[in-house]
Amino acid sequence: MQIEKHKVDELNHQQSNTHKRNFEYVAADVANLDEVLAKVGAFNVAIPSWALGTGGTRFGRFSGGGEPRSLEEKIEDVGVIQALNKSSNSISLHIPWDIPENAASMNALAAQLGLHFDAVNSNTFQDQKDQKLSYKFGSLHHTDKAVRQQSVEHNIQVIKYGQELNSKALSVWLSDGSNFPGQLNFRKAFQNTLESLEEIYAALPDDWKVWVEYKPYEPNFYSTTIGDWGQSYLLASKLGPKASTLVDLGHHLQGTNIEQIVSLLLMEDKLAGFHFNDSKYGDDDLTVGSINPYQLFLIFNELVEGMDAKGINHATGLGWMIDASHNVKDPIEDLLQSVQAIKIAYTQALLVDKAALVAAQQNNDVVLAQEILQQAYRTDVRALVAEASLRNGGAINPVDAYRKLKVRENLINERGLNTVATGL
Ligand SMILES: [Mn+2]
Repeated sequence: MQIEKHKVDELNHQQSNTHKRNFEYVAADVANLDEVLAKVGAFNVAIPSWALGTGGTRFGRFSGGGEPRSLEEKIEDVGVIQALNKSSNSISLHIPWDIPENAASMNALAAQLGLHFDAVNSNTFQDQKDQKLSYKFGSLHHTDKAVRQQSVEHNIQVIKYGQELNSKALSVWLSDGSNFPGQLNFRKAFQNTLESLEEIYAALPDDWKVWVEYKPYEPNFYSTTIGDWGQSYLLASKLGPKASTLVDLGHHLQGTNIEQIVSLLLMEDKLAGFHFNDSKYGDDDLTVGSINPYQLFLIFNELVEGMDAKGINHATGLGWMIDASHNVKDPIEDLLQSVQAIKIAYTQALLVDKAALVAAQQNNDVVLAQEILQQAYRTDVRALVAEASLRNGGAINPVDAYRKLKVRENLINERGLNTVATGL
């Protein structure tokens, strides 16, 4: 299904008076309005191929209707998101859940919808049907060289798929770890992982990067081999300039100061980018901004400050991607909500009075520093985000437009009620 632009325009027209009033109210206090709108308009977040179907728990999955049955249909769903929010112009593939059998036709379909392919993600955290050796005891860190070799070859294969799609990065997340004390020699596990990643690194094309994701635990785990940003940073540093650390917001223990991690990784040129989501307890894969929007704002505040200090382009300098799972929501609605939440936090961060904040910090004026941050955070920037979308041809309110255009009903008509997306 493709969204017809005139239908979006028609909905925008119906909402234009209210939007104009809200926009003018907030815009009056924004000194660099055009710059802010241009930056928000240029900001895009990649959609992961595995988030277009309903997710599940370890116990079950409740499929929604009209789920995409193929990679083509997943690309079409990202096309729907992009047509509505004009901020999701790429898709990130997971191999082997979404193997692009015919790269030329995938590229053509993506281009037709104004999309391109973002980072490709490898998978050595589950066994595939035709697989020779098992990942039961890990992959890149495995005690057996043959298992390590198999997982290295898989990652190199993923790079090859990515090259055909013009991707520029390989994203690696491992569930390698140990379940009980004594099971693993931590140092050997780390060194095995490093050696395996060195082989993958050597296979990277010149203009490619490898992003090393970390995560503290999986259910039943005693240790995780890439468990935190320090371990990822250590690997990325030893690998070289094409390797950096990927931050997944849900991959932190409760109370971790993620914004501080972001700040230091940026300082060291080792921040690859983000997997956005939100969480209450652990890796809950909840909608971005649904639990702790203030933390998201504080992260963006560090990002904007840190990227400006390095002259990094906000829109293209780092990898921006959602990594979430929706057990009860319509996946497309969830993704639209997530991208809106990211854009809201980014816009608020752009409104921070930096000169005043620097002065307050220098003077140890703690009260004023807090006031400056919260002045930006408490500004209702939704009309600024809507205006940026409108100027790009998107919807003032993407979720509302999705519902009014009856996209899910159309997808169910097209694909059927009992469809199950490939992937998790
Ligand atoms: Mn992730």
